[in-house]
Amino acid sequence: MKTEASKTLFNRAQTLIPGGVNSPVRACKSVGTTPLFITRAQGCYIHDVDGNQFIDYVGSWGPMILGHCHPAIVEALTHALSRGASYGAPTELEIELAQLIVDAVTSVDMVRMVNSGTEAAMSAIRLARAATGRDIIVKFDGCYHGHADALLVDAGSGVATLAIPGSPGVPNAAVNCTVSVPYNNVEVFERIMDEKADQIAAVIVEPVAGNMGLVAPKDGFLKALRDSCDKTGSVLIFDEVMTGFRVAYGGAQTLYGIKPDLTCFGKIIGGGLPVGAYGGGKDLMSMVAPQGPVYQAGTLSGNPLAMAAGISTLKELKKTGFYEGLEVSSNRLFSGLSNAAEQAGVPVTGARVGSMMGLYFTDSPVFNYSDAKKSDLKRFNYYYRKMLEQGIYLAPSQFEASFVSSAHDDHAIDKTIEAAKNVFGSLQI
Ligand code: HOZ
Repeated sequence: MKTEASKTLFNRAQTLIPGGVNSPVRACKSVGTTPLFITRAQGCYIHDVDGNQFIDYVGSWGPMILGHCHPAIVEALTHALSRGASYGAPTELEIELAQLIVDAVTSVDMVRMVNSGTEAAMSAIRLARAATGRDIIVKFDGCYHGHADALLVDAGSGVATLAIPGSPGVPNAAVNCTVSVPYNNVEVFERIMDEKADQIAAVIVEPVAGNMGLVAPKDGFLKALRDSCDKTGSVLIFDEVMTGFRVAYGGAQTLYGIKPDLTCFGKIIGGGLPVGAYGGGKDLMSMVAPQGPVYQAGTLSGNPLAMAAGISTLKELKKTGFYEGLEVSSNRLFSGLSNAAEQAGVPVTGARVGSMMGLYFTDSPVFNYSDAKKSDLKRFNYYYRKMLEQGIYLAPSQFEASFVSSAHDDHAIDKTIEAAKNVFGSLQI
């Protein structure tokens, strides 16, 4: 596989951009390679500067559920751009996208657009703290809610301690009100909720964890969070930046039947353009400025291009049979990969929720971040590199999810399964 042109660009990028990239995971450091520089994408395929073509399972980390350059999105964006890129003033497009989200997600009566998942999560946290007059936030190890200081934490030693800064530059003061506990561990979670009950402003969770690979909630886990928050008067925040409109049109909360108090959105609602949003009941959302006192702002929030791309995307997702079709193709891929590993005698533990999935190289179950970190990362890195050589573009980290789009046809899925058979067959058992 030729990579000279990408390497040349990467060398130049590193003189101008920290790490040569504008977001760390795409630097491919964890898999021991260097990034490919992409020139264009169409359907389920992306193309790099060296002329290589890949079947894309990153999908811009989730937004591209329709595949790349879907005609309806291209048309909507072209039309919007012809009328101007940004006004910094309200538009009917914002009302239309807000209505689509409110109609889709029963727990959401009002929604505020922002520009990233990070902004959505940090704003939801601020709103929860304002609404409760409390400070402590409970999150879960391995769940990622963007890089706001209060949420950029590593789990402390032990199973339920005050978090420690997850990066230099994050002061202890920013995280001394954040507690991180193991995902899927109801006992530890309920203990911390009981211990700090009237101090806990919010519990924030990825209802399906997609930032530690793919870890599904155990039966009863999400309900335990709901019940505890009802008991303590804490705000339950579902971070559906990744799962919103991905695992179901109404998101994971619809799939699992649990209603959070606030929901964070992103990715798919922008159709590939920078967007985030947070929403919930009028009691909470009416506290957000300028209607209420909780300040949050953004120059490009509600940007007409992002709104147009989001509206056209959600209109496609609303069409009858969309998720049913995605379920068939996602199941075919996941079953094919799992069977390929089994036939090759390669221990793999996988999880799939709708069209997002993940594989760990271990024969043990993976219920949380600690389990995920025990999987064989060397084998993952080998799998990643060998799949790339065969034209399959996966996320360059064990701790990311893979995404199937409606553009992934039988040919692409069959090619992917064939490539996996070759790789599993070549793994030294
Ligand atoms: N937030 C992305 C993972 N869920 C990472 C994107 C990147 O660093 O390139």
